[in-house]
Parts: sequence; C-alpha cells; structure tokens
Amino acid sequence: MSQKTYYSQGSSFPATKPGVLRIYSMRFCPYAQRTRLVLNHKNIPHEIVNIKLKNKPDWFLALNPLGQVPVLQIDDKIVPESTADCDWLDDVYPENRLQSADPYRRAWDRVLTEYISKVSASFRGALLSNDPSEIQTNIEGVKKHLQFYEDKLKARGDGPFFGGSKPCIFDFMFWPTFVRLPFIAIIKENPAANIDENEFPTLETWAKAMKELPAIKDDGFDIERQAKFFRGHVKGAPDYDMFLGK
Ligand SMILES: N[C@@H](CCC(=O)N[C@@H](CS)C(=O)NCC(=O)O)C(=O)O
Repeated sequence: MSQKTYYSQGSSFPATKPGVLRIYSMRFCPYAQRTRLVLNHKNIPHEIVNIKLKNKPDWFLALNPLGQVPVLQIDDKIVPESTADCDWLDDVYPENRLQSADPYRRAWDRVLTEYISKVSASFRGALLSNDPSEIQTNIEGVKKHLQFYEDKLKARGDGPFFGGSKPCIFDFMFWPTFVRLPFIAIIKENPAANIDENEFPTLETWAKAMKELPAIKDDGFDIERQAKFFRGHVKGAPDYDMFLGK
C-alpha cells in the first residue's frame, strides 16, 4: 500500500497484516500529527492509511463510529483519540518512555493536555472571525493561554521540555497546536496578528529544543502548505492530495 494514497468512500479496505501497527491519519490533522510524532519519536514501525475525511469510507466509520483520525490498529485492537493512542503506544512500546514515573507530574501533564482546548478555542475563534475586534479578543485569548504554559514550564524549572531534559507526552500533544499559531497572521493576512515569541521566552527555548528532535524534523511541517490546505478546508473543498509526493 502506498502511504501517499488517500482512501475515500467506495474504496476497498486495505487488508491489515498480522502484527503490523497501522495509523489512520490525515496529513494536515493536528491530532493525527500528535500520534505520528509519538510513533516516530519512539521509532515504532507502522504503516499509514490516509483518510479523506470529507468522504469517509464506510469501513473507516465501522472502525471508528466517531469518524475521526487518528486511529491506531493492530490485529484486533483498535484505539481512536490521540491522547489515548499516545498513552497506549507509550505503554506497549516502553522505549523512550514519555509518561512520567511521578504520578503528580503525570497527572499535571494530562491537565496541561486538557487545557490545549482553550488555546484551540481562541485560535479557531481568531481564524474563523471576520470581525477585527473579535479577532483581537481571540488573539489576546491565545496569548493569555500561552502565558499559562510559559508559567507552568518555567515553574517546572528542569526544561527545556515539559518533560525536563527529554520530551514527555505533553510536549508532543502541544506541539501541533503551537506550531500552527502563525496561521492567524497568515490567514488574516495581517502580520500584526503574529504572536511575538519574545513575549514567552521559556516557550521560545522549548520550541527551539522541539525543532531539534528527529521526530519533529522528519515530520516536515510546513505552515504555508498547511495554510493552503486550511483555506480549501474552510471553503468546504479540502484538497487532501495537495503536495503528495513532495
Ligand atoms: N479528540 C480527537 C480529535 C480528532 C479530530 O478532530 N480529528 C479531525 C481531523 S483534524 C477529524 O478526524 N475530523 C473528522 C471530520 O472532519 O469529519 C483526538 O484527539 O484524536
């Protein structure tokens, strides 16, 4: 199977192979990116099946009635939801452990993960609004939430990562959201909407360290390509095949 093929309604189910881990993904999805990053960081062999989310195959809906990517599958085990996926991967493939052995820290990593929805809500609010004052309020919201993460990371004091000298699951949960923040300025064609990294020096150091991780480098995230996909997506015409093979 080519990892560059997308599967849509009417396609036949690509047969699984015994013992081969598979991720159902979509290249531009931040949640699927979380799971792909963890797979790559932990060097877990896997195959990728890309799904056209606007036109999902029936067999995909049977696998995950929520109809969302990512989903992991190995033999008769199926795990949807990026957070569950990544915890499960970390337990089954313990090399490069990502969950803290300290229960308190582990609990807080989960809290930090939950709070990402606050960043995402303000981010989406800014992206989807055409009202300048609403956009500005949402940009302020993003900044307020970033300040929360800046303070938490600084308080941990053992960075550069939220996991300390090595990344933890939360680092990979947060990255796909964080790395998309320049979208607001790109989509709104307003450089003033850019979030100045200097305002968040601890997060800036974190971002530099994250960019050096092989899993992040290999992922090849490109904000301009992502923005191009997003423009099609909001018009109801996502081009899933965009940049395939490039
Ligand atoms: N809570 C889910 C969210 C996953 C999600 O929203 N995925 C989107 C793509 S980015 C999706 O599959 N949407 C289904 C659709 O567009 O129909 C997770 O963390 O895995």
